[in-house]
Amino acid sequence: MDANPISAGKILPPIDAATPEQVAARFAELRAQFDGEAAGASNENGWKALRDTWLGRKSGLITQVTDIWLKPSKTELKRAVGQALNELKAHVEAALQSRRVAIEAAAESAASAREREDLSLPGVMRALGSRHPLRQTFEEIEKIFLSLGYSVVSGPEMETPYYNFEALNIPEHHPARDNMDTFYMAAPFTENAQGKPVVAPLLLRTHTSPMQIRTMEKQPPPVRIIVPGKVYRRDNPDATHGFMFHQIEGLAVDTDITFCDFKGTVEYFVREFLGPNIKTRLRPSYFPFTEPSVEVDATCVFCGGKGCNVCKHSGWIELFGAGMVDPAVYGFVNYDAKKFSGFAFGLGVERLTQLKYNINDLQLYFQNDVRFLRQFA
Ligand code: 2NL
Repeated sequence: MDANPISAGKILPPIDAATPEQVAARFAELRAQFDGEAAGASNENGWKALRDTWLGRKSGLITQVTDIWLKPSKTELKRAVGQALNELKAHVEAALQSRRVAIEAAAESAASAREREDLSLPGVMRALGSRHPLRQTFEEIEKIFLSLGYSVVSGPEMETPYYNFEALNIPEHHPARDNMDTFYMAAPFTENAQGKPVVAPLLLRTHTSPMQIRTMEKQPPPVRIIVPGKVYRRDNPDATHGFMFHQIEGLAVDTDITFCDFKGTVEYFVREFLGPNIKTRLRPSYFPFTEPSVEVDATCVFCGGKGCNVCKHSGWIELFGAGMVDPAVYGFVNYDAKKFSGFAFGLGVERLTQLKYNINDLQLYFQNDVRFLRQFA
């Protein structure tokens, strides 16, 4: 529809009235014309054109009525013209206002009709993922130790050499650093024990033990914690190596913790994790932070101990390292080594997952191939 009202641009003719009745008739005609045009203004543009045509300051019809009808009118008619003009003007203004409200309401309801949700449409189906096998192992192991009264704590992956090495009884130049001393950060700023900034390199932790040191620094015994998380070592990636792997370290310190507590905890954990018929054995080993130190073996999960390729026909498979906390470590955290004793262990999450699900390539964990991941859904 043309947005312009019929009388747009119209030049008003003289009033052509000699009596008040004729004046009233002229105004009635004008008003009828306005009403007709107002009824046709159905959108914003039409409304604006209508407003300009009738109320425009320079040549709008109300201005024209003033100039052409009112000003030149004879004295005896002036009063009637003036009054009729005021009424017409009031009528035009009120009608424009209510028209505008109606047009806006119509536009709004049209918009909300357009935007209305169609509740009958079917929902969006999202494919449900599953927990990564490493995450499943984390949760399983955490659950077992939580049931034994341990807490789960975690901490920074970027560490100071003090927490990663010295406080664990691994001084500089100790051979145990050879396979761990790795991935130093470019920003060499850290804090000393008094919170003062000192120039010292930060490194990516090579085990989660630093968090166990930090925990012992903060609280006196009894301590029962496990520390899950990512650890980093310099390695070239292949089927059995990576520069990053996941660890859960455990620590129990209290009065009267003996090697028997340690053995009982280890056996309970292995049976819960691998199955009730699995047997464990301890072999002597060495770690700078435990004395004595052991490797924990389990009867081979693939052949049940009969001997196979995986266990190299020994019937046993190495699970993780552990031991009684070396008294030297207590010195670094101000624990009284005469009063307290405890044990610690370090589990490799990739390795335990590998044994549980017979996974033959470490890299599979990190490639995120859904054909691999789906098998653990
Ligand atoms: C392994 C062996 C181990 C620990 C980690 C530990 C921590 C503190 C004190 C004493 Cl604070 N020990 N942790 C002890 C024995 C073994 O990890 O093969 N990890 C991959």
